[in-house]
Amino acid sequence: MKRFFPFLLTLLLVAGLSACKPSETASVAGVEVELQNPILPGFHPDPSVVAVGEDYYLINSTFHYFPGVPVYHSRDLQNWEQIGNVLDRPSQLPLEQSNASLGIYAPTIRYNDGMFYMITTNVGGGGNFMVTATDPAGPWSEPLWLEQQGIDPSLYFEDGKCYMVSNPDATITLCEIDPQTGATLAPGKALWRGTGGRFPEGPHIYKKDGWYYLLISEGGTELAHKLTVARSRHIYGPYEPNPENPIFTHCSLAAQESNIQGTGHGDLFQAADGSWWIVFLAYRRYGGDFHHLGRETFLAPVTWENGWPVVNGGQPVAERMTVRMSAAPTPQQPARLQYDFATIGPEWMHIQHPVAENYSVRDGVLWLTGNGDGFDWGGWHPTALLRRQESAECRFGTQAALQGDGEAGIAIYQSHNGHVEFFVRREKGRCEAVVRERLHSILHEQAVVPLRTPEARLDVEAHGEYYAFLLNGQEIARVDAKLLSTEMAGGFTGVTVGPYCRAGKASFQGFDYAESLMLPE
Ligand code: 6LW
Repeated sequence: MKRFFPFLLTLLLVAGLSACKPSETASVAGVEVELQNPILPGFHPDPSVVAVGEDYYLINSTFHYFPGVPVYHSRDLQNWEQIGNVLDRPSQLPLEQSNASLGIYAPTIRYNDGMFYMITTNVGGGGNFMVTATDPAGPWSEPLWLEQQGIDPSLYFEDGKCYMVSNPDATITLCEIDPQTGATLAPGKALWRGTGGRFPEGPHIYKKDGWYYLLISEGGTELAHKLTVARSRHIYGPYEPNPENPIFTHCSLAAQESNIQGTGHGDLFQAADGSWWIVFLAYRRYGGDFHHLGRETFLAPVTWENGWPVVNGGQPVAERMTVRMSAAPTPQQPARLQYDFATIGPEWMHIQHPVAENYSVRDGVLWLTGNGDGFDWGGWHPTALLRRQESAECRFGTQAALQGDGEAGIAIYQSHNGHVEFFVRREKGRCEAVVRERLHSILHEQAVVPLRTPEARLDVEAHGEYYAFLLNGQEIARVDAKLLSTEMAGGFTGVTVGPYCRAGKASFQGFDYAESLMLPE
């Protein structure tokens, strides 16, 4: 038996190696599983991911929200838990005058030699910077501001060197930097301008089998969004484009009927079992060519054919896809969340920096004090706690009570140009419940219902294409979700919801958020 062992081993190795060609993923053992996309639904644009052993860490852009850049952790690529936010101190995140089209653009997360790095652009707030941490849950360092401009910076480490790539002047440009200080060590060199699509951006560099791969997005973050790739034997180029570009887009005949559109801005990674994957952004359409939940994070398998990456076998992606994984992930279940605000979790955000003294929590009751700022232009620091609306069909609500005159309730916010508030108001001795919509120059009070006292149970049911507003359990208005769509309201974000107080002082008895309308009340 002993004598045969080396022969058998050789046979097995040869069989294993030939099974690797032409598609490597075929060699990864595992089970067929149903993957549910998006893996991070709702406002989760510009994903970047890093694999460290069997742990995966994923981050997203956050624009004018504070804290910025959520960090998610997963071990099965399907279930992601938010473990913190990279930018959770105002000193890391200047946001004055920022809005849903400014602030934190696409970030990249990388790991090198025991250290996590996050690099991004604060558009209108200082440009490119990076921060570091030994624990991705934080704390992260103060920013190191970087010289090379252009958006969507990424990092690549090799042989003790650190390279930064971004897109100044619509040209993907590489420079060497000192990761300790951020100083530029070698000037930027132009690598590629893409295949001719507008907005060449979102660059990442990877190395595989002696090739440097440069993955980028083109076409802009709307319908024409696509992923293209080029490769070179040398990091500084010359880079040859893949003759099969684009390697992924839903702007195609095959995907024109899909509700998933705008696919692009991806980051490749290799899982612990050797299989390759990509996270990327896309949005889901509701009611025609409209989307209001924002750009979401999707996952798809990647194979390598003739030395080039192929996303999802060249096929469009779907909300449910059969893929091979080393182990079946735990199926996702919609949750019913009842926030008592005893602790305020990392999913809660503010528009720009919060004014701390306007927030307090006592015995499970949230108290908010308004400073006059609402969600219109110029209302830079509204007193509001907002979380992402992560499913098109969901329910959320609270019991709100004003102490005197003022306005307080629930906000459904897309941008300064598009938001809806459902609130109680007390003014000149009159108490009312109101559903009010803002769309650009239009401000409309769709329902005004008299109240005896300035308090009420306010519930919102999101039914995909519309929102229903329930005052003390009775529906008083419906609003078309199109009004909150990116197409109408603009910005790079997605709808966030939560309690707010514009004027006066108000109490909120918790905040309920059910991730499905099917969950019992
Ligand atoms: C981001 C760019 C993009 O920086 O949109 O879709 C910009 N891709 O890469 C804002 O998210």
